[in-house]
Amino acid sequence: MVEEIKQKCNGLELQNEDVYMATTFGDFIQMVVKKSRGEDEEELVIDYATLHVNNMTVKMPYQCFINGQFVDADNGKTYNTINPTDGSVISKVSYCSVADVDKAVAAAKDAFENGEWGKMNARDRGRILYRLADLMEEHQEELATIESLDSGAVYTLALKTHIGMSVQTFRYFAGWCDKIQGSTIPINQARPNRNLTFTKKEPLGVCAIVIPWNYPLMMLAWKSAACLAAGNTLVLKPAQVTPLSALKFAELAVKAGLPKGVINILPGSGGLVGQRLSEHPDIRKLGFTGSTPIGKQIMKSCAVSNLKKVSLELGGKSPLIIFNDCDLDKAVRMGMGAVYFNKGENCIAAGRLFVEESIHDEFLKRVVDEIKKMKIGDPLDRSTDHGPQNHKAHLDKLLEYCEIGVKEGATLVYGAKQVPRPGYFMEPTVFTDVEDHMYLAKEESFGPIMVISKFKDGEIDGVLQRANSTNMD
Ligand code: TAP
Repeated sequence: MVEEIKQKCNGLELQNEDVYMATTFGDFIQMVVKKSRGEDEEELVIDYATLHVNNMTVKMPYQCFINGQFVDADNGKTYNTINPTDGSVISKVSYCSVADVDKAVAAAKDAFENGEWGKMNARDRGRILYRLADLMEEHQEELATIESLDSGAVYTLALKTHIGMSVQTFRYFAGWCDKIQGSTIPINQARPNRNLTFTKKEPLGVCAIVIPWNYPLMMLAWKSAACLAAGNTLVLKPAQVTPLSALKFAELAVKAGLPKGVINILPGSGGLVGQRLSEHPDIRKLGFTGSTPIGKQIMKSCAVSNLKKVSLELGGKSPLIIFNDCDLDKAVRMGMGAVYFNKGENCIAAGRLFVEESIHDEFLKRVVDEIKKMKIGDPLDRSTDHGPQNHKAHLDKLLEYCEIGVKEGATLVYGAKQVPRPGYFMEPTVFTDVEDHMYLAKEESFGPIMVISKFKDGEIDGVLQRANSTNMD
């Protein structure tokens, strides 16, 4: 019958999901009539901030995204998001309030309990997520440009890593939608064993996601893709300083066919929006990436409010140990990549390098030689190696981190200064002679600061103990 209708209605496009979603004949006929009139899609109205930059026109939504619509914040407030390359304003952005959180959570709850997402066949859900990944890929240059403007990521890296890995993450999890299975478990040890129980995995409901500013779209992808694949709905708060790629993502999600209310994006402050999310009684789970102190606070609020589930990805201080029998060129290359990748704003950065004494001086010399070759500049320039730090407060924190290092007696070998040009650029920095009790040895900088400690030749047990003795509390 479907094929007959398609033929009689002049090639009207009908998808499998249109048929499955219309569970009675009456619904089906209504859907066919609406489609033939072109009324089936609600028009998405977007008031873009538009920029002509990087040889393209970049169109950026800047309002909150609630229940499938871009809308102003409840109280009409906005703030400016800043380009760290020159300190200019990229766009105003809606500054969400607690009332916006409540609206977004209500929309996500309704979408979960009454909307199409909850009823949809898992394979159709996967198809929508594949479509979303394809749309992200189609818009990868625009997304990477937005990421460069808003977070200072070097464009070539943004294209491959920030955006490329986000696309791959959605594609990967799209494939999971129809493979989320429970187990069949024997419950009686006696023979013959004919008693079984089974588990069936169900989505939780409304999930909240709170993310940091270092890889804005990738952090969104890592947390959201699995959440959506499992059939949940979500309310996401991007970092206040990097909201633009998340809002562009919302636009693409509508184009991909995600039903209204399934994704809601709330730019605004952690203290207001993030805190309300962790306290909200209708949220069943919160996923957070960010600093350890805020993670602790969130875990507490999640417990006190409604014992919601919580997952935290927090700070770190990973060691990298370089022994004297290494290939020194390779060690220098890897050591520098581990510290200076994405201007050091990297949760898997090497927080501390231990270098065996007999190669220490040569290692140091080669690192400094290589730093001098790095091109610092506009992240949209394809030859740039090192862009600006993400935002001014972060640059100030990094400079203060270096001051503490000098005061405590670590040897400053290179950098520790702001680059004398507009924007928030910091020289790639190297400290050595860092002792275990020092601030630099214990605290994560989250910036382009190499922290080196020597160890005596052959003292393997000693260096392993030192490398493991960090306590991120
Ligand atoms: P945070 O200050 O913890 O901010 C992360 C997010 O939490 C932001 O969206 C922030 O909002 C929000 N937030 C702040 N206070 C909150 C509250 N009371 N309740 C709920 N949300 C709140 O971290 P950061 O300084 O942006 O990011 C750097 C840190 O993140 C580093 O320590 C780094 O180690 C860690 N990090 C870890 C990873 C992984 S994978 N483990 C990845 C990236 C970063 P605002 O935008 O208003 O500040």
